[in-house]
Amino acid sequence: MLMYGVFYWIMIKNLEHIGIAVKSFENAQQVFDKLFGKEAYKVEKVASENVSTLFYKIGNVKVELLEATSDESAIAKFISKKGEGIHHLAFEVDDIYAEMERLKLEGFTVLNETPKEGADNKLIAFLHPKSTNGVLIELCQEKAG
Ligand code: CMX
Repeated sequence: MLMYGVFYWIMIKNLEHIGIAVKSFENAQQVFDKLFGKEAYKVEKVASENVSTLFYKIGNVKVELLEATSDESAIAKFISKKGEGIHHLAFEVDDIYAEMERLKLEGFTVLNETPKEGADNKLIAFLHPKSTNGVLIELCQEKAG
């Protein structure tokens, strides 16, 4: 029990951001600007993922709005099936390679062979929601340099 506690404390550090799928920034940005009483600090396209992202910082956690940039985007697919809403939770890790290995050994479905480039200067990897009680989990680690 103690060993497990120590491992989890080292590996999963904190909730880094909450991803919210929206149909378009045009409308959602107004809503979230009003809700948070401030503007997003960053907008960034992630071409490899067919998404555009818009970030707010609320205390120690970020909120990432996700807009599809193509019909092939996972965000477009998600919205057509489930509608707008919470898309994923992203947890920051110290060593994404080690964490992917650990979680594979624990029986989770890790969707990437190696980490890929995410938004906001991060390396990212996803766990399939079928292996995490229906919640899409992203692991992320700040890129060095
Ligand atoms: N949350 C919960 N369930 C989800 C889901 C989500 N976000 N997305 C899909 N699902 C469910 C589907 O409803 C489907 O369920 P059923 O089989 O019961 O119908 C199942 O998972 C499979 O869905 P799929 O659309 O066929 O998806 P794939 O297996 O091809 O891929 C997924 C799944 C979730 C990894 C992919 O759709 C996805 O969202 N990838 C992440 C993309 C992303 O967010 N990129 C931006 C990163 C930006 C950043 O943060 O840096």
